[in-house]
Amino acid sequence: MKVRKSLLRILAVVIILGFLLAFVPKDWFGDIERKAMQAEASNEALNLVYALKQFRYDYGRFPTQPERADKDQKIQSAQWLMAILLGGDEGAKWNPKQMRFYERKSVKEGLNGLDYRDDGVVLVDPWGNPYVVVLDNSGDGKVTGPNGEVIERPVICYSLGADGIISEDDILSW
Ligand SMILES: [Ca+2]
Repeated sequence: MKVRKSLLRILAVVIILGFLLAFVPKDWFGDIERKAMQAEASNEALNLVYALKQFRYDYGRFPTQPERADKDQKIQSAQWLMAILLGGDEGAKWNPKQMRFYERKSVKEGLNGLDYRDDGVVLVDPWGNPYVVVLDNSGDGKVTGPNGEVIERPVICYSLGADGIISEDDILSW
């Protein structure tokens, strides 16, 4: 008798849970996942900005190709930039002390981390695209944002979000 009662109770709970789940909006779980990915991208954009500021602190300038030395530069978190920040041989020309300014796990299925490709290392966001970095090489403390706006920061970084293009869903470091 007691066993049957508790079974009935469990059954009731299961039925109630079933009802409740039916009322959960269809994209609720998708929403949670999307928010988690956005949070990861936001963290990474900030980490990259921090690494670049640290580099400038140590070397007195941003890691920049000589021809861009006095002009602001918009670059991707790819090849030469990551090579320099990771302190390996490939970046030794700009980072002669070969200091490691950046740590990150490797990509998982091509997403969200350092992707070691044949032509160099690329840091990709949770959607598999490189981050965009803008460096103030002109020294006025300002850079141009994704929509042409002036941003009073020496360095910014952003992820293009799920759609991979400049749009509302971009994740910004500032
Ligand atoms: Ca976007």
